[in-house]
Amino acid sequence: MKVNVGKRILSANEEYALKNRQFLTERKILCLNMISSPGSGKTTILVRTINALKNEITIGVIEGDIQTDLDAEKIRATEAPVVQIETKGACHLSAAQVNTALNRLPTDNLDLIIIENVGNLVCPSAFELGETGKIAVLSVAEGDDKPVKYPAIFARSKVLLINKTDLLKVGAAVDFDIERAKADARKLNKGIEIFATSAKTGEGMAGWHNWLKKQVKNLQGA
Ligand SMILES: Nc1nc2c(ncn2[C@@H]2O[C@H](COP(=O)(O)OP(=O)(O)O)[C@@H](O)[C@H]2O)c(=O)[nH]1
Ligand SMILES: [Mg+2]
Repeated sequence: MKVNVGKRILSANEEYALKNRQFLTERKILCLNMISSPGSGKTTILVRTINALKNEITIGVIEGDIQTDLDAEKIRATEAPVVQIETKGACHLSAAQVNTALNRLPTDNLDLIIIENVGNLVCPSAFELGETGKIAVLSVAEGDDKPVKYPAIFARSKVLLINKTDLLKVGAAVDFDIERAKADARKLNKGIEIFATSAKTGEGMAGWHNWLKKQVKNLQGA
């Protein structure tokens, strides 16, 4: 016989996610979980964003990779604090790993923490880390059908960055219908904010930066 005690038992990941959320809320730190396929431009976007906003908001980074600290090296060059997590084979970051990383960041001085999750569009979207919101990145080289093929991440994200738009200008190098991708993402998620960017040239990045500044301001009540 099943007895319903009206209480759901949290998974270990959910427990850590809850702890992380409390930790971040107490300190009024905005925390974004960036998810995409490998190579869509997450690290490049981060480097450009940190450099552009250096004098306005303090940003810390948690880097998740299966192996190496190559991305952390690139972030370190901006002088932003960064912690690298190597998942040693796991296809996503866990909330426990993020908990450890949070304790290693100088959180007293941060307005924003961006987590670069392990590159793939599937597993990371299923694991809450305690973040304020998810950011999906889709580069135009991956095809405009990805929102319909991998709906979970697009349905759960606050923002979609359509990156590498500079490639659309190189003759007919890539076919990608930006309007189709936007419409499909909005069908899954009415409120999603979408910015078309090139982290290489900087085109379109200002809209994303302004969105970030506004979120930090709202959270800190300034
Ligand atoms: N053309 C172009 N290349 C880009 C852009 N953003 C990133 N890249 C390149 O794409 C490759 C993968 O970028 P990276 O930031 O490492 O992607 P990640 O794996 O998502 O972190 C690198 O060679 C970048 O220089 C962009 O907007 N346009
Ligand atoms: Mg990267």
